[in-house]
Amino acid sequence: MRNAELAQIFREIALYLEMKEEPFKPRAYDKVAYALEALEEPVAEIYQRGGVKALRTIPGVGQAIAEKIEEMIRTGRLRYYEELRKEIPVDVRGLTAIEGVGPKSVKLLYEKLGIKKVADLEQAARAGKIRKLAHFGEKMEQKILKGIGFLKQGSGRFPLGAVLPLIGEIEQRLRGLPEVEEVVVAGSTRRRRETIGDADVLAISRRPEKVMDFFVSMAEVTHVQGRGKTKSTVKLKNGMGVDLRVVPKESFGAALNYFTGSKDHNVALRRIAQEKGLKLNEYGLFRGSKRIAGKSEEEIYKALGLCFIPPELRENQGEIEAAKKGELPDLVGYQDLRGDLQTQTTWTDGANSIEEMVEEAKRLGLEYIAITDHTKGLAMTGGSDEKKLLKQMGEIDRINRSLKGITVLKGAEVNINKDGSLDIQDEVLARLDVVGIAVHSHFNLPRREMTERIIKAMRNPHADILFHPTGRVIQRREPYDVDMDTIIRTAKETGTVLEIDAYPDRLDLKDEHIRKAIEAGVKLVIDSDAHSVNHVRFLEFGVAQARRGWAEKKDVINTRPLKEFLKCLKQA
Ligand code: DGT
Ligand code: CA
Ligand code: CA
Ligand code: ZN
Repeated sequence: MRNAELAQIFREIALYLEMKEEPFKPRAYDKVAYALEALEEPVAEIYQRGGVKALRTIPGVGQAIAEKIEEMIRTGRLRYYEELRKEIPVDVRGLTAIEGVGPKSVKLLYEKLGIKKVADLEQAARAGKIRKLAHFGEKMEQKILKGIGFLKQGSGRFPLGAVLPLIGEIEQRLRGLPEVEEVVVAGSTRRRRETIGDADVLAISRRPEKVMDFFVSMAEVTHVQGRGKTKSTVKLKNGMGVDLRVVPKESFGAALNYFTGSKDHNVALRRIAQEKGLKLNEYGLFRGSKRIAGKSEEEIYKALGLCFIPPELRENQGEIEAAKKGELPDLVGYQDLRGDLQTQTTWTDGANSIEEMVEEAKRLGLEYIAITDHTKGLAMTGGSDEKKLLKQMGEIDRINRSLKGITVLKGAEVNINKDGSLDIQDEVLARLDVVGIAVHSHFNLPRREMTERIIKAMRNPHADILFHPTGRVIQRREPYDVDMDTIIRTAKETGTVLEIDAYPDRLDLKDEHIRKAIEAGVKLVIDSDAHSVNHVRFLEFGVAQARRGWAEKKDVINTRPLKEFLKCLKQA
């Protein structure tokens, strides 16, 4: 059983326990799910190495949960989970994926209307049955239908962060075959789009049949949709499709360029080739029947009179014109970050202690990390009030005294109240190194009210960074209705930094807003929004997003050494 599958089951258990209104336990299971999900080593290997005892070294895993993991690894099932499902036999994961539908609603909907799955709920909502239920009403019924529609739109695509580990594993396996000379994952994966439709793998090999044999018989494959001599298409257990193409060495660059896309970028490149009397396709760049380039992408771009265009920019959004003039941005690099400004710990809803988070940040080469636990307005996370924050500051002072090579900054993820005020007093905010502000409630305010609310918060002289500025959750919650042009203008005017939240299902700001912010001269940070040590490495997805938004190193202030970074914040 893969880590992600185990995590799913624990997450589902948490939902069931929430339905049953059990205190504390749901959070415990949720935290374990978080921890398992991003663990690099397969849990089964940890277990093989050291049994239940080794499992207990995973953050949040105690004896009872370790034994459950053991049962799943050994038998492939979990009785406790099966009993919960028998009691309330509903698709809790599918139903709670709909915005506005929580576990308690699921229970009510099951008890009152026998709703077991999303299709049942859609039918009931269309028939006007939901509005008649106590606590629901017509507005809720509309919201549910809207939420279902939103989910349907997104279905079939996969958040990059959720599938990249698996794609990377497949890539590694193929690379390990003696018949394979080279492997690259192309398509939207290489362009680091926030979600991907399918994965497109290219390989060089003299014995393509062997490579195909291996590929179609991988353990994750549930269905072989096509198998040819040099191309195969499979579906994996998680529903994602993977294409594998074996291509000749002499045209590898041309194939890589073609299958990296985007389609619009390809079309524009082909037009440039035509203007020069050349022909570009996945086999190469040709003058008549003579191939003049194709072994590498670099030589193709060069022959077309362009600078090399990084894959993240290949969306036909002006990159070709910029490459022609030699004016491509010098993109922020994957190794450029020195700090992380949004992390949560066991002080609120994180799975790890401050020390553990700091250790992981240091392991990843960071020089500073801000601890930004939630504040009191977010009661369900045990958010800090002023007193708790002051206590945490003392703790951070203590930790800093014994640390070398990394500095812990005192921070908070402060709630923006409905009226734009903050839920922590200014005197206390003044004592923090980094104040993040964020919307976590009243998501449905009208556009003007929402925009004014956020602007007011940004005008607070202590508010350094606006966290996850649009509040979207990919495939789950649409951004709140807010005028981003006004937010960007206010950021410039007030010196408030905008965050690129790297958490894979947030990626908030998105690329087009990043680009606008940069054009307006707004400063950016890239944060992991880590809720466990395993999330700190999500920073990579934030860098990818920044690159897609044409960000240079100078635009991202946490590429700077600590002192310089702090100078970029408000000096109140
Ligand atoms: P996805 O899978 O929806 O996330 O997006 P992509 O970009 O990976 O698209 P996919 O898998 O359909 O095709 C991979 C690449 O192959 C695509 O980025 C560009 C190239 N390609 C596919 N179909 C066409 C086409 O009809 N014309 C051109 N010029 N290129 C194509
Ligand atoms: Ca694709
Ligand atoms: Ca494809
Ligand atoms: Zn937040």
